[in-house]
Amino acid sequence: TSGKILIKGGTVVNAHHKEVADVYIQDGVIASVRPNIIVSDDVTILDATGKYVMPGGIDPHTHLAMEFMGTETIDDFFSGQAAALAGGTTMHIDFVIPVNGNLSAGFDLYMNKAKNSVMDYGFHMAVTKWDETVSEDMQIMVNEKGINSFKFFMAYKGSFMINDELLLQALERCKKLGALPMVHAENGDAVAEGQRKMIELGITGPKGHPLSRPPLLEGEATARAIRLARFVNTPLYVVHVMSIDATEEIAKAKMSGQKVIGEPVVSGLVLNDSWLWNPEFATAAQYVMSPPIRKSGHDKSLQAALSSGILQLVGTDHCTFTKTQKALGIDDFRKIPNGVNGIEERMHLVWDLLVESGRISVMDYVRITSTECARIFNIYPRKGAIMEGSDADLIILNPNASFKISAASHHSRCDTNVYEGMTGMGKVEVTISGGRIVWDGELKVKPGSGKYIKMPPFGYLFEGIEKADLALLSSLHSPSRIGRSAA
Ligand code: DUC
Ligand code: ZN
Ligand code: ZN
Ligand code: ZN
Repeated sequence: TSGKILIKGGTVVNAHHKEVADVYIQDGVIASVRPNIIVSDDVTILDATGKYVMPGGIDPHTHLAMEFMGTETIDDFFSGQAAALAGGTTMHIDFVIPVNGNLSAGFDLYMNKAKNSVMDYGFHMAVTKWDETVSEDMQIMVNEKGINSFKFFMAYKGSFMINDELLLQALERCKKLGALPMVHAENGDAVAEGQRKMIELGITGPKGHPLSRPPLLEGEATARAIRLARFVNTPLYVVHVMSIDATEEIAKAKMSGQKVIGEPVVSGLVLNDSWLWNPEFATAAQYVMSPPIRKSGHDKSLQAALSSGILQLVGTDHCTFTKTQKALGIDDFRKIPNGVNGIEERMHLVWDLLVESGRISVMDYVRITSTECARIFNIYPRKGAIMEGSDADLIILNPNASFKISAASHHSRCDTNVYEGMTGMGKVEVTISGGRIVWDGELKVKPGSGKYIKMPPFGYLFEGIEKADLALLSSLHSPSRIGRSAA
């Protein structure tokens, strides 16, 4: 084929607008969006009548080829990205894990892991220990390597966790560099104590996992991170928001004018913890992730918060381990590798849950699955939009076709799927990545076709922030919850 594609007659959806139009793609970018485009006969034509043409999904939170808890995720960049494309996601942002705390070595390692990518990708940098070298390396990451976000762990005591003193320094450093700090918000000291209690009580199976780290520990850490970010006067991104407790803290912060971004993940939106009580180890262990999947009720609140804008984009924390790998924790839930599926299922499950049910518009769907992520990480409108000049990463979704999820048919290498048997309406029939049809019911991926997307440091979040600091600090004396604006 010529590499030129015309998508005819679909409803083209952006976060701000939708209209029936044709989309013409050439040389990997969107060349034109308007009704009745006439083309020559070397152009591949796709009929999208009655269907939605939308920006490909961007998953802000994945772990591919990650060494973790004594093993490595079964999905690497090839299988994870193939799964993503089959599910309508055309870009993901993965977390670089430093090598012995070294950021540059971690970056090089992950660039190598990703070198045969079949779709575009970017990186956040996890910071797994904190010292002067790390602080200096952060500048290289931001100025030279295309990383504009750093993740800090308030949990995983004894390995990744950093205390408040170090977290404060890290927040200051991010602010100075124009980078966005992200937190895994659970109180790691209390989690360690909760785990000790479970083992002491003889609870060594998977149910010990949620019992040892209840929602209030997530709420506490979320509140603490938000207040420290307020004190430093920097924006904050809270990854994998799993509970009402954490969501309430984010809502409160937003009401006082603070820039806090909350990211729920698909597992938290659609699952509850009942599986973790299953007496069969292999069944329950599949559902072990951190923070844990919560009791029924938290899922509904997270859905409501996402629908109403309190939480503003959706990720997966895709981090898959096989039954055999999960069995590393057969005698001790603390050793079950943490993580669940999601990269392939996110677009379908969110569509069925929120759009098919009539709770959000198709434009809001595009916003929470794609555009918002592109904006937050400063790559909009190259990504997250169907506009002239944007990358040709898009999907055709048929609202009248159904999907069904099963480990027997998914494209991940994992031998289980936490969404096993789930069905719904809305099917991604075509995925286009970099101007190529990569999914039309069959995968047509090309190793090496995926590009590393550099994410530039922020301007808009940080403009005028120096001047604002003094005003903010004096306003923090105010007894009033309202009117804390730093302006
Ligand atoms: N939680 C998980 O479940 N997996 C990867 C890391 C994390 O924080
Ligand atoms: Zn428009
Ligand atoms: Zn995490
Ligand atoms: Zn994660």
